[in-house]
Amino acid sequence: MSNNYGAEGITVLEGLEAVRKRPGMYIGSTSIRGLHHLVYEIVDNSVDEALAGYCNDIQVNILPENIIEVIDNGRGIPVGIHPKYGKSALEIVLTVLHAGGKFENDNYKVSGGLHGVGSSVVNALSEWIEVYVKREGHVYYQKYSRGKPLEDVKVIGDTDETGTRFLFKADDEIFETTVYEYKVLRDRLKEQAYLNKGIKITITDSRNPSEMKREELCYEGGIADFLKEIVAEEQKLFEEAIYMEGEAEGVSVEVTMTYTEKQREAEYSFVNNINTHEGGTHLSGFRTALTRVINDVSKDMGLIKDRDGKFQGNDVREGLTCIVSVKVPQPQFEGQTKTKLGNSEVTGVVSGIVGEKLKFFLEDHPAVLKVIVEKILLTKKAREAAKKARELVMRKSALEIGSLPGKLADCSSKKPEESEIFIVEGDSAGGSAKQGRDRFFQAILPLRGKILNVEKAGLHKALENQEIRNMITAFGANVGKDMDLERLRYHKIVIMTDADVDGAHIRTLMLTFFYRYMPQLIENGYVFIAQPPLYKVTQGRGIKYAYTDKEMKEIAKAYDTENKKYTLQRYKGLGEMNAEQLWETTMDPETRTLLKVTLENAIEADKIFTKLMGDEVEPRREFIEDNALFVKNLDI
Ligand code: 0RA
Repeated sequence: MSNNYGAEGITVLEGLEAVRKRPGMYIGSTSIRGLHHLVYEIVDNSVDEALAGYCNDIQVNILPENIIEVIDNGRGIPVGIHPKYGKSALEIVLTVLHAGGKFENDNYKVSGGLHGVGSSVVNALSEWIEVYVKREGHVYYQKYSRGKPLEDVKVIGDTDETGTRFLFKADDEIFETTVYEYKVLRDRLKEQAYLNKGIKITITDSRNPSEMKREELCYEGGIADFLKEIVAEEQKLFEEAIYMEGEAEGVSVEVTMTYTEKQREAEYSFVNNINTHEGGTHLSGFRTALTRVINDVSKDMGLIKDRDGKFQGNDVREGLTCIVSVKVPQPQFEGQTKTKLGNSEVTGVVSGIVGEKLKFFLEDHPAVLKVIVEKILLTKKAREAAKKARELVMRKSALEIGSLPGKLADCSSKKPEESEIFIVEGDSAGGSAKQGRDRFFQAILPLRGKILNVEKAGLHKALENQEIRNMITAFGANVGKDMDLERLRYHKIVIMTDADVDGAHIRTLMLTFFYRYMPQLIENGYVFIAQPPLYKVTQGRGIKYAYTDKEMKEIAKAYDTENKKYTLQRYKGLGEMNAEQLWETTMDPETRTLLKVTLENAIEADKIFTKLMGDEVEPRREFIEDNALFVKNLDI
């Protein structure tokens, strides 16, 4: 066929056009998250090259104008003419979807970001991209605009080095923002450096000359170093973390674990460097082995008697912090967000390796085993107590008419999607909110004073607290392991507290409670923070509200210029507003601003909560003064 090449060219273009038409399908979204994803796609390729053993140095530079540069010292992307396409392999890699390494040895690609589509997607979504390849004695170069090559691959110089360098500028026709956040990129690269021990990743940010940033990320201890960062020294039940590794059936396994005095378990799992938020077969394999080995070894060593019964998985995992990282040649990802490993053969591989190594370790370290077993026995007791308390709450609420707390002013709508509940600090503000609300879709639950600090108390204690029980019954979806989102009665849970330090404290206590025992609420984006105004400026009959000091100054300045007299009132609490004002400024969907609470990064949030709710006072005070740390702005 004479026009074979042309036809092929059209297919290729169609491929990248599809990416530009529906970017979300390839990088998740066109928000700042998707923007950062571009960088991950490119860096993942370099990390793969490092995993294959050909690269140990990766540099990621955020340049002025938000241009990204990624340099590695790997073999360089192949440049030879590809027999099937009649074009340079380099051009194919950059223009054909999924062209990753299909044409080379097929075990090349171990990882591949969440969407695993690589540099062609970045090319499609960049205003321009330049690629430099050093290989076979030469420097090769090609430039593209919005996915289309501007010219053929050409030689622009000689070199005796090898490697790949990308320079690209994200397309502002596609992305909501093209401004990168240093910390987000740094954290993700740090994770990659931890997961691939010995690889050096350097990140720099030279966008602002007065604030240049540079960090070298390299961890000889790999995930063991990662664990050290996650778990604070003083929380550990024993000194040395447990570390295990092994390989079978082409699957390599690395696990590290320790126990803390906490009640939660924190399990982090990765497959081919991808965070498997939803777990999967590797995590099941680990859990099975952990429960079995602890039961077996404790019994063999006489630490538990037959009459104690067997420890359950839940009991064994309380206080556990672990990282399970596996490398699987052909991973199958499942689940809602495609972050759950499905390969069934991995369960046996992981449980085999962990089973053997953990048994050896515990037999060699009887003192560690003893500490773990004591912890588990305590957990078991607490679990039994919590179960009783939970049953009591549920029985009680079943008895209460309609199961709803007396203080709740419910909305008339029964559709959770359109219903909102405001948790309001104090009975008097609660009263204004009840009068001011739109009763069709807005429910009000006043809370009296401070709720309990649950970080210190634990679930069964928390459930003795009336305010907490009111929240649980009002939400209708139960709590902890029994939580069922299907039964949630409101899809907006709005925390409304005073704009002062006490208010911030109450808000933090509430968020801690949600985070610990109803994390699904935050994960699903159901939790919000109301933004009441800080000032009222009255001029004649007119009233203006200011939500920040800056706004207040602007309003005041405008009146001063016009030589108008006005009075300024600083709101000390929600109670100072009448029902109408509260509606107008804080509750009316047409005019209000709500902040949505997100869990951007579970590790980060975990650290903040521990810091906040632990015994140290200073970090807590800092947080309260600057409590927007994990709260992302969202206008509704
Ligand atoms: C395909 C095959 C080979 C290397 C690469 C791709 C490669 C891709 C990227 C992307 C960023 N850095 C990279 N480094 C290498 C193997 C080529 C050979 O056998 O020499």
